[in-house]
Amino acid sequence: MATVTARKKDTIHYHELHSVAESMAAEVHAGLSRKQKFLPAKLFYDKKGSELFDVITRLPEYYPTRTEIGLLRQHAGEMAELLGLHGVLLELGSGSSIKIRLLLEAIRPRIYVPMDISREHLIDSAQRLASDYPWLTIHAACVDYSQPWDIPDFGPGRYNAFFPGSSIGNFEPAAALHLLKQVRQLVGRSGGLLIGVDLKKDRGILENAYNDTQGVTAEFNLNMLAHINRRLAADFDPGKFVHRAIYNARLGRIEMHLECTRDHRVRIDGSVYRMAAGETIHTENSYKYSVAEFHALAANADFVPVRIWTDKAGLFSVHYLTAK
Ligand code: AVI
Repeated sequence: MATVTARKKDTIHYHELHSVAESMAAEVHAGLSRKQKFLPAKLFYDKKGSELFDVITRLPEYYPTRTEIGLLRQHAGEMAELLGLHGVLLELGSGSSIKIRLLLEAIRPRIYVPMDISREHLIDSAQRLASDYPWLTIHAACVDYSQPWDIPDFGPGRYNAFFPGSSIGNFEPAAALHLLKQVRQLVGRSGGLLIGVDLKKDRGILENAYNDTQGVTAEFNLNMLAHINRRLAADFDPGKFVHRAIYNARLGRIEMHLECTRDHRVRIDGSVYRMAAGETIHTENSYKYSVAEFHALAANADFVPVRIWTDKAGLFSVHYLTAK
């Protein structure tokens, strides 16, 4: 654990949680060697990608963030009662830590643990929070959920996890189950999970949310290539790719791809990959769940539903679950 202090009031504790050093090169080579080329969605989130994602959350077409924030605002009192006072609060995929601000005053956690893969963004957001909430003890944790990880012991008390934004939807169903099981272990028998889950709905609404007219989602998708160029000896030309997002109704997921517009080659760390015009690199899945489907998944992870909040249009759901 390290202590990170810019000014005294910004002091936070910092942890690196995954035990195995991630090999970005190995993941990129493995993904591009598949028949359907693939790059993991976690590679969106360099500093620029995290900033672009923040812009996405404010786009008119991207309904999940504002709908979830509406639910958190409207039901914060009831949610706080369920979570309880003075416990340990873990936030998975905390990003800019904006949503947690709606609950912090009401639940006054003893320790708040924001967890995210984007290190710099995590530290910046945690320091901003530390300066706005001087009474709050913050342990920021950088974690890659695709690697083995564990949290330090934060002492006795009730543990709750907060997993907003439907980020659970970016995990393949088996990985989502694995993650929920891990969360269930972390919060123990007396804990709970407050989680935002995007609901299945009309294809048009879904596809518009991932094909915004300002092109921010396209920039977010293409930024992954620039991120790889910066981190590895790679020469992707983002100008030779276009953004595609479609709803795959059979699998209940939005699929994001980068479609190659002309035949060319890309060099990465001495390996060469041929890209054919029209071929795509699959960069993200965003699974959508019905309430019943999500409850079934949660039950397999040993969680029981306690309460669910949805908006009038049935776009988005927030669930509070406790141990079975
Ligand atoms: C972070 N995650 C929940 C977003 C989603 O909707 O799946 C990521 C995103 N991709 C494109 N737009 C937003």
